[in-house]
Amino acid sequence: CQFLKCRLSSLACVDVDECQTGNHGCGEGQICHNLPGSYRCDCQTGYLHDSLRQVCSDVNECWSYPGRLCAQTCENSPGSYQCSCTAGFSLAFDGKNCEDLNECDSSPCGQECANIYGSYQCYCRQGFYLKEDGHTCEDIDECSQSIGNLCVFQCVNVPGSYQCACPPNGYTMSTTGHTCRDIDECSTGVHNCSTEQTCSNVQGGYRCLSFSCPPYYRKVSDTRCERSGCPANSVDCQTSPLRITYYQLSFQTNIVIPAQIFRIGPSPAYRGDNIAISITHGNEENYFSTRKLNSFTGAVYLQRQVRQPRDFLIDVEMKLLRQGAFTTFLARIYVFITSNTL
Ligand SMILES: [Ca+2]
Ligand SMILES: [Ca+2]
Ligand SMILES: [Ca+2]
Repeated sequence: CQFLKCRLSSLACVDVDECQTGNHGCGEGQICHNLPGSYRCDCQTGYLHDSLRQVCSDVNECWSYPGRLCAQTCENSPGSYQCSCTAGFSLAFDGKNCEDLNECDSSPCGQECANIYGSYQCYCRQGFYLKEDGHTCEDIDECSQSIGNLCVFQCVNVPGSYQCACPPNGYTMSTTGHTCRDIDECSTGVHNCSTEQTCSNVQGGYRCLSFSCPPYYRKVSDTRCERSGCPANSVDCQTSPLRITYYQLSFQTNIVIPAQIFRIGPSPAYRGDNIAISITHGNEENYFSTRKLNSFTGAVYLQRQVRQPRDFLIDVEMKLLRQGAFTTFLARIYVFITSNTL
């Protein structure tokens, strides 16, 4: 028998399977192949036989076939290699190609997400802005960004938007949503004036006014009283105003001072008429003054700034000298100073 590998007990030469009996010289990781009368040591897939060192050494496929095995990144491994993809891509089913990852599927954005090739972009709905982290959306505070421009009275920031507000009472929001309109409580009927009173609308509220006539006067119109029937011996009554007329004026606190707010004079006026006017009541704090413009016209001025909303009732007396006789007229003027914040 050749190579001394035949069994002597047999007449024929029988091959010994060295791979089975373990009587072979293949190294670890090598594959033993039995041959008639011999055997062969093969390397496993991914390894090549290094004839110099008599070992199987790993094949670096990434170097051997650059750019052909993997679409993006090739990583050698013992006996094999793996493809991998850069951030924003995922390895395709074929293990070679890279596909865009739809990052939006995992909801990485605070609000809206747009998938793009190799990446994604977060964006925010109207009224929000994207923070520096690129993901979170923060409400825009419109009120602080444009101070005083958006709303006439008050700006209220809300998530994604803003709203204007009006004072809780006396005003209603205009249809534009930015300005406040005075409610006319007198015409809408939401006032509590009695039937004897006259409702007077003012900015932000209303007043219940009494245009009553004192004794010995009779009411000749809604706002006018005329003296009638003084007792025979009452000088006081006979020198009291012939006529009392009520007026109502409304101004805002930011009215430019001095302001002529009222004129008074005989109607009709005659040549030779001469008047004197004075405020007989309601001007204790000197907010008002009078001036004679000519012999038959007097004017009332607001001469001091009224800083807070306030109501006044001033009595303006006009003495008319006509044909040698004095006659007195009284104008009772309600002056409403209302807020200028609207
Ligand atoms: Ca993507
Ligand atoms: Ca907002
Ligand atoms: Ca009102």
